[in-house]
Amino acid sequence: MTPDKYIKNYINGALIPASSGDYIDNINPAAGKVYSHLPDSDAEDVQIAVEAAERAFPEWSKMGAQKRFRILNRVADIIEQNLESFAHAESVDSGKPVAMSRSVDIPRAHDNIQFFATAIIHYASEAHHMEGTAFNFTLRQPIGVVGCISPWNLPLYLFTWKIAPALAAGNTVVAKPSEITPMTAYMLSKACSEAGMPPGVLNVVHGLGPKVGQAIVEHPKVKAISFTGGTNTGKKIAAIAAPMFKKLSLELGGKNPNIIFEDCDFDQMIVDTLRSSFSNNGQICLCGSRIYIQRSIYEKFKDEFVKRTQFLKVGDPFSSVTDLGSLVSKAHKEKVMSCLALAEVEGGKILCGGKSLEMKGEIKEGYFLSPAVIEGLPPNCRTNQEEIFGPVVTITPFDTEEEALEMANGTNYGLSATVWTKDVAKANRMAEKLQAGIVWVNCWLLRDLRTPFGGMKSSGVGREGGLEALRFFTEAKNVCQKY
Ligand code: TXE
Repeated sequence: MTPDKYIKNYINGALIPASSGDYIDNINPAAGKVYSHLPDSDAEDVQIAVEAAERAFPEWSKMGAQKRFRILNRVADIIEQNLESFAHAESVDSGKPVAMSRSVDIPRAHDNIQFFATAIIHYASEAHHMEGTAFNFTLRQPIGVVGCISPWNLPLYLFTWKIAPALAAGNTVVAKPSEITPMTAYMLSKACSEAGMPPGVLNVVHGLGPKVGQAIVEHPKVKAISFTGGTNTGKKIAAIAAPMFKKLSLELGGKNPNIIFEDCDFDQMIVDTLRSSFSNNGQICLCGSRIYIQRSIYEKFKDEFVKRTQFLKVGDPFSSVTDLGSLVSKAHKEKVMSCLALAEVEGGKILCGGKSLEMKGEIKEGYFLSPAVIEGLPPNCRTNQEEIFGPVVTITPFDTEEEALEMANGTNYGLSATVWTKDVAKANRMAEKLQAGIVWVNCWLLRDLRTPFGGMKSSGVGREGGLEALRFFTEAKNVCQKY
């Protein structure tokens, strides 16, 4: 399975260009150069894709879970067999270290498809007996044509996280990957053809958000939208979809707190905090960007954390010694740098990093930045309130559990939170009160695909994961039958 120079849409089982015939440049961010092109699709392409999905729906939804399982499982197998080429393509497209694509992104894309393929053959609905009178049984039926829109930070990982449950549940899909990282979704299209997926079941339309994404959201025949991306985009999508009474699942931004108590396992905490701060250059919605440390260990933490941050190797995504690759785009690097400038204006002290890095050779023009640690900022400043989505964290001391909780909960976001302590009762008290959809205690990004995934407040609406996703992608219909 090889990436091509000209990416195509996947509509009605065929790989075709946009109806306009136009293309958008696709950039390798580590090289800072155009390396391929993606279709510049528009509402016309979305229309053709929706029509194909509508035609495919009756057969796909009625073929039975076993058959859908077999086809989806074959897609998962093809990803596994082509792990290296998918991982390579993901890293060229996004700038992330190939070691990460190989061990995280692509295996997880495989697992997403396998998980939901398997889940659907075990999925059962409820029955409620009214003794002596009637019984109720609840049908869980696929919705029809659904839309899946995904971002650039974990390209194939998040794309499959949406389309796998949608397809397993018997829906047909019109999907749009991010225009910044389209390559592995294109390769997935080929895998679907190879696996024998009937034409029109999955349609992948490439292009810009306001053109293609919006046309999917606006289309009256698309009954549900599953979206992951920025909070402002989520607002726009909700404004269009809500008056049309579409089902909506929105996974949006985060500003996740990482609360470190003095009684934690310091060695384990420091390793995982480095990971939760800078994995994928901080471009994961679950990264902990506000680190709160109990005052008695603040200086010890600061010294060790800054030392280890400075030790991280930023560079070529294809070098085995690289910890952090390039940021995903020039525009995103500029956004992160403007956040760093703002942090200084707000009185923050940059303890390390935050510098644009000059590389040599093939990656001379790439978008590299050294990871930054900032201290001295109040909890309510913009740096501590707004999502940066880059290799930037703030560190702040606290004295009491109550103070830590107040700062942790003091943003509009509520995606995830991490707590480090050996005191189980304290961990439970914190977990109960933290305003976040996901709380990790003494770990980070440990994921069980059966668990609910999503955020509170401005971090989103609805939950993905396990049965939550299958519920989202089905309509519940209760049938009440009298004796
Ligand atoms: O995301 P967008 P962007 C955050 C992060 C980042 C910011 C902006 O803070 O800096 O969002 O990133 C499609 N109708 N996250 O601008 O635009 C778009 O084409 C329909 C958090 O890259 O939200 C892409 O496929 N769709 C995050 C997808 O939406 C539209 C991951 C996401 O892009 C659209 C990424 C529209 N009007 C960024 N406009 C996370 N939570 O994981 C754009 N899109």
